[in-house]
Amino acid sequence: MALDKNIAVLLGGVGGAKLASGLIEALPPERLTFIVNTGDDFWHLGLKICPDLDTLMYTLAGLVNPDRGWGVIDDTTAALDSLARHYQVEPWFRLGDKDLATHLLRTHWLRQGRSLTEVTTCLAGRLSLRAAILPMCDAEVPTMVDTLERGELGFQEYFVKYAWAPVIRAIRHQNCESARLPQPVREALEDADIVLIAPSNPWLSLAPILAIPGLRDLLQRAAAPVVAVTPIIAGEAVKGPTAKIMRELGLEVCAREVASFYGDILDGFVDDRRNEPFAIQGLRTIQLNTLMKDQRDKVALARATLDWIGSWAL
Ligand code: FO1
Repeated sequence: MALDKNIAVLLGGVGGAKLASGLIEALPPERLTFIVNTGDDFWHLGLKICPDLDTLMYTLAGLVNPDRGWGVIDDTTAALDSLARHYQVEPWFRLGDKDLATHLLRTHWLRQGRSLTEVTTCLAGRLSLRAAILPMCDAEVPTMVDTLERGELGFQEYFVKYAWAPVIRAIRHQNCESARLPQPVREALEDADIVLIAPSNPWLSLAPILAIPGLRDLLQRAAAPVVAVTPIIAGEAVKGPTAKIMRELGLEVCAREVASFYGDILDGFVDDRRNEPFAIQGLRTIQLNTLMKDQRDKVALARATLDWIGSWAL
């Protein structure tokens, strides 16, 4: 894979951060731009929480809690414990003391009037990250999840408070119609030699990004090949509610349904070698090992994906 190519990656959540961790070793970081889901973001105890931006930042900085894939390694909960002990406030959303530093500084800068793009670039810069980390937009476009048992829930209520147990009826990207694609995102996608869609949850983590007006048709027009990596292996998700949501939406839990969800923006699809092969007219596919159990797997998947794309697209 030529190391002088520019790669743009659409991602969210822990699965996306894993592939990002492999890419950052396979390429010069300056060649990588990560465009991150912010539909999971919410205001909590007065702080602006951006889980997918933080998961990616912490992962690339070697700070992430490796067991969870989110939050800071070896973090403590003195602040949360004090909220509970002295004020009977039991926050269902676990914010560690080291993690709080990020939320305090981000909230402080946002309140000064800086955009989320500027704030994210500053935070990543101070962590000495050389890859570009960009929020999909600067507006607040919270993912709302309509559930059978509890009606409409905010994303973190659904995902954390109710542990994604409620049955999903529909997913909405509030305010997305008035969100604007930030210029750095537009430029990254226009300058990209390859656009990757990471193995994140298509319905929860990628759909919000694809809902930003103009993004889908930018991908369709892009000269760069757009290639997705399957988040489904042998009928199951590696982590999180992807398979459960597919069943609840009446879909078959298979890679083909994921490829169909992305539709005609895709030029290629990296499937897992454990899956039943499928063919869709005009879509190139390959079957690799997409189960990233350790750093070696992550780098190997990143390299194999880029080499495959290089064999037909560059
Ligand atoms: N996930 C949980 O399951 N429980 C939590 O208490 C929790 C806290 C949390 C704090 C900061 C942060 O950046 C992420 C956190 N997450 C937690 C994960 C988060 O809900 C998910 O990573 C994304 O929103 C979905 O990918």
